[in-house]
Amino acid sequence: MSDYSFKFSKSSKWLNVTLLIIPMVLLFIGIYGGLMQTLFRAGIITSDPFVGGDYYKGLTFHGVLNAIVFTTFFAVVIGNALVAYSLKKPLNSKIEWLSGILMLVGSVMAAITIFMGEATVLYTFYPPLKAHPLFYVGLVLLVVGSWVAFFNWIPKYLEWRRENKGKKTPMAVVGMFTTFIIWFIATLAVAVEILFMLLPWSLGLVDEINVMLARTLFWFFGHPLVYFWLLPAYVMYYVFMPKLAGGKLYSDMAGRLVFMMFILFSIPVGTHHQYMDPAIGAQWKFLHGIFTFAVALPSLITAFTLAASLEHAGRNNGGTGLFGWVRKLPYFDKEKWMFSYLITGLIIFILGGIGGIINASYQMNTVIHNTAWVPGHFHLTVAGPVLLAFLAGSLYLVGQFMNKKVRMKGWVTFVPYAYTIGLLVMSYGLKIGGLKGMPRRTMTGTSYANPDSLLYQADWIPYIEMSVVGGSVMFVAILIYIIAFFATVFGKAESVEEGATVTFPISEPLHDEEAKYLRNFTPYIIIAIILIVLSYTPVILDVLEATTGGSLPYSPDSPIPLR
Ligand code: HAS
Repeated sequence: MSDYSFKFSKSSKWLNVTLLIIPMVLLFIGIYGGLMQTLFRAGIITSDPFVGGDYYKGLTFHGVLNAIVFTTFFAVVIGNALVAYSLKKPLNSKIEWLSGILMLVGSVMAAITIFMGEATVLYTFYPPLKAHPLFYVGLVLLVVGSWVAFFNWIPKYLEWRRENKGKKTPMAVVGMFTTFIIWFIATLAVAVEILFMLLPWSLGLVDEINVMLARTLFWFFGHPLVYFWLLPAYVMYYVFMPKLAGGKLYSDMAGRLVFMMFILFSIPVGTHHQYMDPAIGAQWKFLHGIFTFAVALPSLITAFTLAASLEHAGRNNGGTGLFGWVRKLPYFDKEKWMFSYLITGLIIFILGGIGGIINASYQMNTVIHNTAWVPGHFHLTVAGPVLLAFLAGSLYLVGQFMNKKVRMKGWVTFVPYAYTIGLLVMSYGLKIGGLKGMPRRTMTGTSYANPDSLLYQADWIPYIEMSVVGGSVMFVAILIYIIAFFATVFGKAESVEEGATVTFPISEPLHDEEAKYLRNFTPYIIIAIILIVLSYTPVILDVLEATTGGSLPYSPDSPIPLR
C-alpha cells in the first residue's frame, strides 16, 4: 500500500479549508438557481424570490457559480493538496494565500455584479450582451488567482524531478499538471477577449465589438474549459478509485497516455461549438470535428482501463464468473462513501460521452444545436461525473484538513444514487424535449408550459415535467449533501492539531509499464501548440476577413442598444 500521511502547515490548512467552504455556499446559491430554472420553465413560478422575474439573471447565477466558480476553486484546492502530498513538499503558503485571495475577491466581485442585475450575460458572457466592467475584472482575478496557484506548484515539481532522476512522476501530479497546462493555454485566449475587447467596450472606450471574434476566442477557451472540469475528476478515478474498490489500477501507462492525449487534443476543437456560426469556413469546422473525435479517445481508453480496474477489484473481493465481479464492488459501503460518488459519475458519463460524440458530428449537430438537448448533454457531464467527484473530493478534503470525521455517512453514501436518478430523469426530459425542438436559453418572459407563450408546444409538456421532477430530486440530494458537509465542518475535531495531517487512498498499478515517452510534458506541449496554430490561424483569419464593424452593447431585457 502506498498510503502515507503528509502534514500541511496551519496556514496552508486554513487557506484550503476557506477555499472549500466559501464555494460550497456559492454552490448552494447556484443549485437553487438551477431548481428555479426548471420551475420557471414549467410555469410553476413566474418570479424567483431571490433574483425576481429575470430568467437570464437566475441562469447567469446558476452557470457562473456552479460551472466557473465552484469548479475552479475545487481544482485549485485538490491541486494544492495532491501536489504537496504526492511530492512530499510543502507549497509556499504566502503564494497559496495570494492565489486564494485573488480568487475570492474576483468571485465576490462577479457575484455582486450579477446580483445587482449588472451582469446578466450567462456563463458564456457573449457580446453583444454587456456586463459591468467589474464582472469582467472579477473573472480576470479568478483566473489569475488560479494561475498563481499553478505557478506555486512548478518549482516544487522541478525540485522533485532533480532529486528523483529516473523516477516516474506520481500520477496525481501528472493529472493536476495536465489540468492546469490546458487551463493556462486556454485562458490566454479568454484573457485577450476580456482585456482587449470586452473590458474597453464595457467601459465605453470603444463603441462596438466584433461579436464573431469574441465568440471564437471564447470557444478557444470554452471547450478546454470542459476538460479543466473533467480532469480533476479523472485524477480521482485513476488515483483513488481502484484502491477504494479494493484493487489496483489496471495500467499505469494507460493513465499517463490519457493525460498526455488531453494536452494534445483538448484545445484545437472549439469550433465544434460554432458549427452553425457564419464566418468560419466549412473545411476548418471539419478539421476541428476530426480533433473532437480525437479528444474522445482518451475517454474511451479511460472507460476500458477503469472497467478493467473495477473488474480486478471485484474479483479480488470474491466476484466470479463473467459479471459476478460487478456485484462485489463497495457501492453502499459507508466507510468507502467516496466510491459511490465516483461509480455513479462514471455510469452517468457513459451517457454524457455518447451524447458528446453525437454533438460532434456536423449533421447531428444541425439537429440539436441551441435546443434543450445541449443542457441535457452537459448536465450528464459537468453536473454528473464532474460535480459528483468534486462533491466527494470537497467533503473528503475538508474532513482531512480539519481533522474531522465525515458526518451522516449513511446519507452521504445515499446522495449520489438519489442525485443520479434525478439527473437521468431531468436529462432525458431535456434531451428528448430538445429533439422535439424545445429551445435552450430563451428569454421568453413566460414558461414553455404556458399556452399563451410564443414558445408553447403541447408535446413538450411531459419532458418539461420530467425536468421539474428530476431537477427537484437533484436539488434535495445536494441539499442533504450540503447539510452533511457543514455538519462535518462544525463537528468535533478528532484532536486539536497545529497543522493538518492528510492521507489519500492512492492506488498502486497492476501493470507498471516503463513508458519512457510519457515522462515529460514538454514534447506534448510543443505538439499541442503546433496543432493549435494550425487549427486556429485559418479560423481567426476567416473571422477577421468576414466581419467588419461590430455591435453596440445590449441588455437582455431591451431591444434598444445601451448607447
Ligand atoms: Fe460536450 C457542448 C462534444 C465531453 C460539457 N459540452 C457542451 C456544452 C458543455 C459541455 C457545457 O461536438 C455546452 C456549451 C454551451 O453552453 O453551449 N463533449 C463533446 C465530446 C465530448 C464532450 C465529443 N462536454 C464533455 C465533457 C463536458 C462537456 C466531459 C463537461 C465536463 N459538447 C460537444 C459538442 C458540443 C458540446 C460538439 C456543442 C453542442 C452544440 O451544438 O451546442 C467527449 O469528450 C466525450 C467523450 C466521452 C466518452 C465517455 C467515456 C466513458 C467513461 C465511463 C466508463 C464507465 C465505467 C463504469 C468504466 C467517450 C469514461 C463501468 C460500470 C460498472 C458498474 C463496472
